[in-house]
Amino acid sequence: MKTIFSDKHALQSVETEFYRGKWVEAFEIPRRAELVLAEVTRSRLGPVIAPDSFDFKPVLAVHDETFVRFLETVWEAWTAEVGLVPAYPNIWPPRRSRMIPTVRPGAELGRYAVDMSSPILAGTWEAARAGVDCALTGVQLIEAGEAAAFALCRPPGHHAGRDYFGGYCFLNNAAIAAQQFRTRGAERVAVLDIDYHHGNGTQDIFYDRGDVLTVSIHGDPVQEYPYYIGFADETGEGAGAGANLNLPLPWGADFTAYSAALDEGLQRIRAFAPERLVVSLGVDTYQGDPISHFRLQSADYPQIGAKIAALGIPVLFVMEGGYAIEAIGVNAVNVLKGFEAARG
Ligand code: Q9C
Ligand code: ZN
Repeated sequence: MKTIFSDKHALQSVETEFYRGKWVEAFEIPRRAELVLAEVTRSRLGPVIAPDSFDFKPVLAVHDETFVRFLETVWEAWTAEVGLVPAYPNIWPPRRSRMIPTVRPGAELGRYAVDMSSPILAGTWEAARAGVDCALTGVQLIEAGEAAAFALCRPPGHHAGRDYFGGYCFLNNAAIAAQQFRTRGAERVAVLDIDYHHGNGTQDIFYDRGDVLTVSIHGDPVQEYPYYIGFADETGEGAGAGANLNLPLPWGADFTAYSAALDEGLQRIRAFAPERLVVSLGVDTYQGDPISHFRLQSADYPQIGAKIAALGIPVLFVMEGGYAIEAIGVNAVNVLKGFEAARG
């Protein structure tokens, strides 16, 4: 399968992040994407191509326009007021606040950010847009007849909602791709999120829609980021009632538990009979992940790919998390190789 990759991902780069009360070496770093790319090449997965450029329309089909304009412009406003330092929020609106626009970039950061993990830098907008272009190029390849494609997106996207960013995510690459499949004519689309963290942004974006099924397997939010969403009783609302499935697993879950959840998720996807599938491909489920608590081994990942392949529908894989630098390439490519081996 083809991999879509843009060098511009490296424009989102920080040395440190605030974690457990300290500034520590950042987990979400450019090297992650470079190592996945190196393994794609080493393992001869297939050609690596640069993305095409797309206009704002597919982004605005998923995200609020005011939020998108904020992402595009806040760096300039922030540096004009504060100087050339990363833009971090240090205030958040309390419940029942007045959501009135302000003239201060710091206040706008707090309005749209859900945590401190995703600073806005000079190149954040360009990096995030390039990630979206990778995902949309993947959609285009599949609409041109490819059975599968790998959008090697960075920064990741699944924690970004209609009008918020966080969890290292700015624009929701997977949700934008899923919506683009709808725009291009698919009647039903499914998103399967296998990142360790709940795909809260994706769930939220499609929560009241019956045309996009969202399924996420993740660390139980009682224990794990994003904490306040991702529980099993969130099943969708309105037209989307029954079109969201959360499969939370406790810390320590191994492949036996994981694969049972995956089978259940895939069964639901089969019953929904989508024409296209987007996989939010995080490999922070790995036993050696520094911020996560599942116990998958590198040898488990091909089986995930094989199970997804058995659906027999076109699949766009979109890179999300995975922070065990020594294994991220092998683990991500193992899913894709397992998929290809099973598809034949
Ligand atoms: N207790 C993705 O994998 N902070 N995002 C974690 C852990 C943010 C992860 C703190 C984690 C976001 C795409
Ligand atoms: Zn994750």
